[in-house]
Amino acid sequence: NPETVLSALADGVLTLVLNRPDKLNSFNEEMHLAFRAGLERARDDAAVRAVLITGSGRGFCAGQDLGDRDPRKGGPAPDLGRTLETFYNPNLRLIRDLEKPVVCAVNGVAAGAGANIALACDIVLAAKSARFIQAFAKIGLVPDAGGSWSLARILGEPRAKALALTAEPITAERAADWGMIWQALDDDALMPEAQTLARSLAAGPTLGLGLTKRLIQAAATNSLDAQLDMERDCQQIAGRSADYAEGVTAFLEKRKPEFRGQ
Ligand code: T3D
Repeated sequence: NPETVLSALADGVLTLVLNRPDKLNSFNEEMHLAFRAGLERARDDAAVRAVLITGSGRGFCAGQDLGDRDPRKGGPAPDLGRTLETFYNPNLRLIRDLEKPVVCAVNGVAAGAGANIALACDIVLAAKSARFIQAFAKIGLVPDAGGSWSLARILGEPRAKALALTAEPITAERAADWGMIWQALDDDALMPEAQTLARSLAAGPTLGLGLTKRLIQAAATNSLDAQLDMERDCQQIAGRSADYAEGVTAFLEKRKPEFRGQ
C-alpha cells in the first residue's frame, strides 16, 4: 500500500501530503493515524518550524471515505460521535494547538471535513480551480472538523448557514473575498508560493510566531482586559527570547536577522 500521508522535512518545513488521490484524498483510518503522526512530529521535533499541508492528485481532500460507511454492508449504524472523537478531533486540536505556523495549500476540491481541516490551518492558499464544499447536508450530516465553529466565526451566521444548509460549492476566489482563506492563486503558482511562504515562516522567530498564533486564537473569546493581560504575558516571554535579541541586533546593524527559533 502506498503511504496515505507523505511526509518530508526540508528547510524547517514539514510537508504533509494527503495521498489517496483515487479517492480524492478522503480519510480512512490509516490516513487519520498517519496524519496524526505527522502533526505529532511537527509538535515534538524542534527541527520542524512550519508545516505545509496539501493533497496529491486533483483534489485536496473529500472528507471521510464514504466507502467505509456503506450502510449496504449491514450492521448497526456507525457511532460518528465516536469516530469524530477518535480520529478527527485530535487532529484538529493538534493543528490549532501547534505553536508553529501551519500553511495549507488547497490544490483542488476540499469537501466535508476536508474543507474544514483546511480552514483550521493558519494561512490557507488555494488554487483558483479549487472549490470548498460543506458537503455534509448532501448526506444528512452536520458540519464537523470544527466547521460549524470556524465558518460562524469567519463568515457570520448568514453566510455560514447558507453554505452549510445548501452544500453549495464556493470558488477559491470567493473564499478569499469572504475572508475564509488568505489567497486564491493561479494553479501553477500555488505550490511555489506555498513553499516560499512556508520556508519564510520556518526561518522566522518560531517562539514569537507560536505565541502570536496563541494570541489571535484566544481573541475571539477573550475580553479586551483578558487579551491585554495575555499580550503582556506573551510579550514577556517573547522579550526574553534569543530571536528577539537577534531581531533587534540585526535591525541596529542594518542586516537580515538569522532567527534560530528560540
Ligand atoms: O464518518 C465519520 O467518521 C464522520 C465524519 C464525517 C466527515 C465528512 O467529511 S462527511 C462528508 C464526506 N464527504 C462527502 O460527502 C463528499 C463526497 N464527494 C463528493 O461529493 C464529490 O466526490 C466531490 C464534490 C468532492 C468531487 O466531485 P468530482 O465530480 O470532482 O469527483 P468524483 O467523481 O465524485 O470523485 C472522484 C473519485 O473519488 C470517485 O471514485 P471513482 O468513481 O473514480 O472510483 C469518488 O467515488 C471518489 N470519492 C470522492 N469523495 C469520496 C470518494 N470516495 C470515498 N469517499 C469520499 N468522500
